[in-house]
Amino acid sequence: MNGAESLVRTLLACGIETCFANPGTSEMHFVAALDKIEGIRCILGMAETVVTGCADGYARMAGKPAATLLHCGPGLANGLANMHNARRAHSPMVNIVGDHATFHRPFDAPLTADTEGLARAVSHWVRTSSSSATVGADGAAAAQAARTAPGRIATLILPADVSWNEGGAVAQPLPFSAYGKVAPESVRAIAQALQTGEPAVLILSGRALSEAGLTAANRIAHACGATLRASNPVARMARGRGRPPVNRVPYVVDGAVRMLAGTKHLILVGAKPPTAFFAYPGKPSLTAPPDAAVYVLAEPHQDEVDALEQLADALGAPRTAPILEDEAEPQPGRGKFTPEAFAGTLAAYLPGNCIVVEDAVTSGRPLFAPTYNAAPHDWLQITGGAIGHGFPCATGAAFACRDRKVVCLEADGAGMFSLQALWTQAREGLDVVNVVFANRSYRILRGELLAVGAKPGPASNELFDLSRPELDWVKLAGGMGVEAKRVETLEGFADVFKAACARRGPFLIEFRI
Ligand SMILES: Cc1ncc(C[n+]2csc(CCOP(=O)(O)OP(=O)(O)O)c2C)c(N)n1
Repeated sequence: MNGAESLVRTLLACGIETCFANPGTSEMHFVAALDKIEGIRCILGMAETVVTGCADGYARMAGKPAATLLHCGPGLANGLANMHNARRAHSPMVNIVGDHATFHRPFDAPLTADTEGLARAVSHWVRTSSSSATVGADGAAAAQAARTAPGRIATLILPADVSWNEGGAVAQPLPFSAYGKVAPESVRAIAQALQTGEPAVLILSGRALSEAGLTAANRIAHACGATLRASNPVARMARGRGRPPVNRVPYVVDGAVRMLAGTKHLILVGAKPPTAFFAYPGKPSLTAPPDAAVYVLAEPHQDEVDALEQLADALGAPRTAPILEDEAEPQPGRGKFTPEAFAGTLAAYLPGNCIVVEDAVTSGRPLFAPTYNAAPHDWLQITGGAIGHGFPCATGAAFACRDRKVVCLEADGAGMFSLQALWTQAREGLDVVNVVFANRSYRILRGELLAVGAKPGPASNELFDLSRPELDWVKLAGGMGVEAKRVETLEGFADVFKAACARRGPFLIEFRI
């Protein structure tokens, strides 16, 4: 058995059954091993940012890593932005990066690069395999690192001769540390703080945003009057009718400061203290009041759901179903696009049990709060601010959950970073309804320019305008095998969206706004 085959067999033994890939010459023996060994599905992404974004979406929904197959330092570099988003989401991922044969490296052939250096920038674990005899064990160590709570990025660099040399040995899966339980004493101390009745806010992230986590948090809020907030961004959140509606801390600094004003006790549940996305002259970096006492109920690698349940019990909260206020029926909007009106339409027609993936910048931000009353769904958001995440993440999520509809909300500027994912959706027949908000502008940057105290001028106009030439999303999607329609009104959107959701397979709606 050669090294590549031992690696593929090891990955399979470690429960990795999916490989998003964009291979090259140095990966040919790995590809040949994929040919030979049944049980691992490989999916081609026609840009590495698609490959890594797919692996992120897959991991968020499957709760386990996919492998990626990337080509040398430059291929890895192309995938870094969505690896960065995945790292921020605590998505487990095992990257296999093919590289030059060990003996070829000193000759500095064109693709020679600092592959390890590039990998380290976004990986928690990096190793270069040194021999076909040990590459199986390296694969098991990579899978172990990726699955270590709360989910990590592991990158294994695979020189071509390590792949092709004989002497490979399949390794057994290694144990990985699951989510640890929090100590009852620290829960008691937080319960005491909450029992003072002083204004308290719980910031929820990770599994605290699962249905079980939100149910426990809802018990806490009703027992002591604490306010619940989701961290911003959220990697995955259970939402929709019957689930506790929890708003995010706003993106805009002033809004976040206003929301958190008066907080005396800030309880972090798998979350960091709320931090502004960017610094702005004269504005704070941390948005909670500086005199608020900060408590960590659970770190991201701890079991947030158990911690919330312990806290709810310590507060004597009854074990009930979530106590919810009456929700208004969603009202479809009419006429031209506004985010508020669109939110009504989306909430009204969102298919039950769907997965929403949001990378829609100024059109997406205002959709979160007004869509709580939609049918139950999971909401996945870009987590690391590296735009171009939506199409690939939706593609990977759809691959992980073949029986669920995925609705991808994508801004036009962001979408252009990784639109090749549409081709993968078409090829795999994935059930994704993509909605592109075509405002033909980097609209957010117009606001950011003013927010940092700079003045608009011809250069900023040139850099933020996408109207020359206009992107034609119906043609772009069509060219990649995805049927598409353009709409200009909310009524038009509702008709096309309902029809797209009623059928299977990928579809794209260009909403001209
Ligand atoms: C990888 C990456 N490159 C560049 C940026 C900087 N950036 C932030 S928002 C933005 C433009 C967003 O425009 P669009 O996606 O069309 O959304 P809109 O603001 O129009 O709603 C850019 C270029 C980024 N966040 N990530």
